[in-house]
Amino acid sequence: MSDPVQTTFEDRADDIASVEMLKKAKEDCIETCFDRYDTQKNHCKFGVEGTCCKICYMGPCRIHAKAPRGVCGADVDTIAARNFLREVTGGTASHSDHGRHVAHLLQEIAHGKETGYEIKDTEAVIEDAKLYGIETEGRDVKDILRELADIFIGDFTSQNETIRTIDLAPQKTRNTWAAHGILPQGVDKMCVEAMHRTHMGVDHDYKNLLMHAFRQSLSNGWGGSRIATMASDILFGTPRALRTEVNLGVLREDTVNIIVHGHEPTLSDMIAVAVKHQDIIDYAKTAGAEGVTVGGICCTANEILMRHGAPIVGNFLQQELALATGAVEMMIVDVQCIMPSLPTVAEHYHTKIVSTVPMAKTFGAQHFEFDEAHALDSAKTLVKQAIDGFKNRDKTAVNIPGKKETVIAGFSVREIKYMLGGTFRASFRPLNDAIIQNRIKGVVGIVGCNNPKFKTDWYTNTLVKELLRENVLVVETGCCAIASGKDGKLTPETALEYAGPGLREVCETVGMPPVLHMGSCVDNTRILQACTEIVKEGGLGDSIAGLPAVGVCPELMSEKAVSISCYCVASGIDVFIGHPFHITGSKNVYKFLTEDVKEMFNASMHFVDNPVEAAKGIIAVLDTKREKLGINKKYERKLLDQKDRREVA
Ligand code: SF4
Ligand code: MSK
Repeated sequence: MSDPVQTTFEDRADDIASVEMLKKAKEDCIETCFDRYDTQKNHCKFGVEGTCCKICYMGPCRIHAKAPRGVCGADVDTIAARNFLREVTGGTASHSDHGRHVAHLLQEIAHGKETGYEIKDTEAVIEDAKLYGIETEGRDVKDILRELADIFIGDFTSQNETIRTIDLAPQKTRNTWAAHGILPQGVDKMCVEAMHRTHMGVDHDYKNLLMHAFRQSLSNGWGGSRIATMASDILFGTPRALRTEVNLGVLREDTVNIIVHGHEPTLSDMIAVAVKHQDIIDYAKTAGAEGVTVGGICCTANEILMRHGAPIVGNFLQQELALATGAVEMMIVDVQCIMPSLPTVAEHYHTKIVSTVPMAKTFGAQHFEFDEAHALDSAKTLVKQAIDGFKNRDKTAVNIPGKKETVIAGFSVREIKYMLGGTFRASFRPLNDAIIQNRIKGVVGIVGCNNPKFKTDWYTNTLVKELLRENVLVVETGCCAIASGKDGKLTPETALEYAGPGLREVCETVGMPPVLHMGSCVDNTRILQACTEIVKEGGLGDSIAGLPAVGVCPELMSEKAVSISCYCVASGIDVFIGHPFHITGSKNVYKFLTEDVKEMFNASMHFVDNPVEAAKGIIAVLDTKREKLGINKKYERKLLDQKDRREVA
């Protein structure tokens, strides 16, 4: 596939605020990723197709008709599969290392170490402990937490035992993994083994390599990432529905503006707490500001949105554009999805870029060693530095686009259960019934990143409209959730205008939006958890693979998305991806991932670059799964009487 041609600012992004800032960036002589994409596009064919190998120093080797094997004799299938497995490893390692960090903090708290953090959700400790068979009756929460945190850490380090968190999946789904030999051991071992297998001269069987990709991805989706979500909910609170705003217009001219960006919520959560303290508000006022606005970019944004209702400034491709407003005093970055160009962009203004994680420094950024043991003090120190920078803001360089939208977010699985069944009958029963009755055709998770190869957010926004019309309940995470927020699709009022009659009836009755924001990209595991709840609730088969559920990754960017796609497919969820992985040079690898895996998992990968075509393919998958369940009858719309409404609610 050749790279798409984008000629105008309007071709670059689906939202007006980004278009406006792209124009300002140009005027301010700022180079953005869109400019760099233009200089990089028409990418190397061997890289795109996964047919270049530089694993050893006899190479690099490039495979083509006249050179079908590398120096060592590796063919295109081995090379493409090895490259693919290394991408999955990058994704698994990143998401899981994030999980390890939060789990480790939990372990320290449980063992009585002074950390500056407290457990916010003790109910979640008990709920999660029960999932692992930990005795909870009459025990002190810290004791229970100690046992739980040790299990979490054990899932990173286990050598010969299957990870414990895998037991949270339905039995039949686990049986499938056992039958195909892909029950994973500890995350660390799975990643190390992947690097070993892909070293020169080790695993040369493309199928064997790809099966390890699935196995390792399970240690992420049903291990490291799942643990990240559980541990974060315990530590920072399980999200509840809340209302906030999204897009560049959340920045304010009259306040100090701080942007938190990245993925790990440990510092950003504390920043969100610190700015509410009176001493900080007073300090900001002395500096001539009305207060401090903390907004987020990428998944740190989603983390503090879900728990504090903090506004979202934008998604991945807006990180440079946010600085171009000229109104940002400080951008505090942690890990993942942070462009190394940020300090260069910031140089045009008074903005400080501050890195906070020792393993993630950026040349040109100020590094601030965040002291977790005195987290609030650390957060306040940084916030005060940002306030001190307010006086340096050049008002003539400021241009904040007026565009922002209201969003309702905070849909953890617990919250969805409450929405569906109320406090006393919290359950997925109403959703299962709505699916069985064909009021709702199925559930589609739209997740993942932005990529300047696409018009930003366009795929997501087009697809959401297509799916809502077909009565599909949409759940979202990561930058796609932010895209829908910017497009006004995260409020019941606007999204329901697009919903088909069945979906609309259900959402109106239970008071739920038809597009649910479930969190950051690590929180894709909430979607797996929701699928597990649906299976447990009954009436829709006994494995995730039987459910009318599909995953979509519209603008594939990160290696994390590759790992996520693998664990979804292995879990039995078909995944539609906006453009192919770097595997197209090998017909066998491509066929294995898009066709052969279906026999094992009842799901596969689909690469579709057009969202309208993707919607058609998704509906076909949902219909096939409904057919197999024997529930693919046409839904006859009838007006609900009181009795029907009680049944739905
Ligand atoms: Fe070339 Fe084989 Fe070395 Fe890869 S491992 S660079 S194909 S010689
Ligand atoms: S931030 S991984 S661009 S979703 Fe999670 Fe967005 Fe993708 Fe980063």
